[in-house]
Amino acid sequence: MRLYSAPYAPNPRRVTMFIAEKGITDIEIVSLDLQAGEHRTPEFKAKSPLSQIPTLELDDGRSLTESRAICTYLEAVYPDPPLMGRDAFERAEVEMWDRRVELMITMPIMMWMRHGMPVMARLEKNQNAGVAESNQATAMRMVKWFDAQLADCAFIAGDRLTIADLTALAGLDFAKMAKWRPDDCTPHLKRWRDMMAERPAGKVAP
Ligand SMILES: N[C@@H](CCC(=O)N[C@@H](CS)C(=O)NCC(=O)O)C(=O)O
Repeated sequence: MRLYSAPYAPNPRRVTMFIAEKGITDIEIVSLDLQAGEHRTPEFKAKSPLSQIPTLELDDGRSLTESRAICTYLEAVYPDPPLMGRDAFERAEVEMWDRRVELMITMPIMMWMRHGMPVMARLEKNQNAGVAESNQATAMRMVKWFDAQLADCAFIAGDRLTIADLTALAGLDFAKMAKWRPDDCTPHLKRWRDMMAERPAGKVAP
């Protein structure tokens, strides 16, 4: 299998961190240059109709896009260690936390960066400072909410690492572009971030 990725892109990193935590070694990682438009060629569009990464290409030629869907596929093919829950309740609970993280932190941070950082102008043609500002405010408000959640548990969805932690890490690390990172104002999140840095996921290049 082959995963199309790119440096500093949070959605592919969600998947490469998932691969790292699973200890999967037989997926080839192909890095595209988004600034040069390598994801917009007709050849790549045939694999990823929206010209987006990550894209997973299977050995039989079929492709999957959407980071969450790719992780679901990898969870089925490489079940150990489970990163999406071990039974019906856990699977739903992990999905609940993962959706909260994605919708309330990771997406707002991505919109903040895409609309607020000059370097992103080539990908976000209609940059809008107001969109950046309101998404920054949402992300910062939710970061405090997640900080409080982490006061009583080691990981976002409880006592073990799940995809929700990887989704959060991908989003939060992307905010480094705006020089933001968890600090003493969010001590539980900072503790979680320091702990994640020591894990296989934390060692995956941004
Ligand atoms: N919902 C998709 C989002 C994918 C996405 O937005 N990927 C970005 C990189 S992080 C991309 O391909 N951007 C290309 C562009 O904006 O032209 C997922 O979760 O995979």
